[in-house]
Amino acid sequence: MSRVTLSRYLIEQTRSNNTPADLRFLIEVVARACKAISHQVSKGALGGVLGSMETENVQGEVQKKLDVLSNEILLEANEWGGTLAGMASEEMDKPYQIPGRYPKGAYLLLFDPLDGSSNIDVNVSVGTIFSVLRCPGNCFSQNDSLGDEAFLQPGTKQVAAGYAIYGPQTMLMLTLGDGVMGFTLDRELGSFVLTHDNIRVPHSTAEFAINMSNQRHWDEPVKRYVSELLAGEEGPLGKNYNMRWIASMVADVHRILTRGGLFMYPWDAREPEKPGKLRLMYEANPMSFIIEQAGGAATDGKQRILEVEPTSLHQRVPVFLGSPEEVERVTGYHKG
Ligand code: AHM
Ligand code: MG
Repeated sequence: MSRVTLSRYLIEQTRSNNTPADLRFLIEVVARACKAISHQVSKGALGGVLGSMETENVQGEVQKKLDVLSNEILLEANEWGGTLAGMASEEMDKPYQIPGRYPKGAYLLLFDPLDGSSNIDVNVSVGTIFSVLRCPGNCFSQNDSLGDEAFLQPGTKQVAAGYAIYGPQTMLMLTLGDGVMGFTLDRELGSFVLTHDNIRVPHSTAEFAINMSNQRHWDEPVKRYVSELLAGEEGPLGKNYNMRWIASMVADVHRILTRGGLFMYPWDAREPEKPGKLRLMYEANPMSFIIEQAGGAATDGKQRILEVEPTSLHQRVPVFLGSPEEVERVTGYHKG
């Protein structure tokens, strides 16, 4: 039986449901960059790529060498192809401008080049998360530099989103707004091969993911909900729940896509002016698009994450996503 590679899947999408050729090319290039990042990540100590830089990113976080390298790989791979009007990244304060020597295109690419990077040095799964938006109006034909505003679109406007997970296997999970497909990297062929067709998140679950060490800082609805989960069969929910926390959103979301579950990174009182830890534009939005496309749900505790109107490029948002029954329950507790 012939195997369906990512390239073939994308070509079939172009034929059958009008995925534009430039979007197809853009996804191919992102996938190629993810292969290069996977290669670097897998070298570990042998590649001299572990450890930290002496710099901080815009969020005041210490950058790992692989954060910086992954960012450069994505920028270099995507700047020349003529599909993009600009890029934005967790690692850069301002949008990346397409150099004048290259053509511009109709799309905007946003990414977290290496999510969960605190896990790199301990050899635990990390990943790349990406989101694709259209550049509004004809902004790509202007000569002025591209400002933050072009990117500030709600997640419902995404035309594609995905993540690559660098774990025991390297996989690419992709949505073009018509379900979620999973591709596994065949290292001998050098191709992503379709291995998980039309992934569905189970409606109910008995597994949750949250960093329990922050419990004392949560607000009341989250404290109540998690205490009910912990109460198990004897508590109001009447069933026992299991807990997992990898501290790598790609790995936690990947488990939820595979066997269901609930992922939570709520607001907490450690930095009360910041609404949570995760970033809306290149973490929460693409992951919410993928989860919804797989039949799951994603809210900030009050509303669909995909409907949050962004106000800044690096804004943060509380995240509750996964199996709809539990997302709805915890969202209901926020409504009182
Ligand atoms: P990063 O983008 O700086 O790697 O941070 C995001 C990561 C997520 O992958 C993960 O869910 C979360 O941070 C873990 O946070 P914590 O260390 O507070 O548990
Ligand atoms: Mg991240």
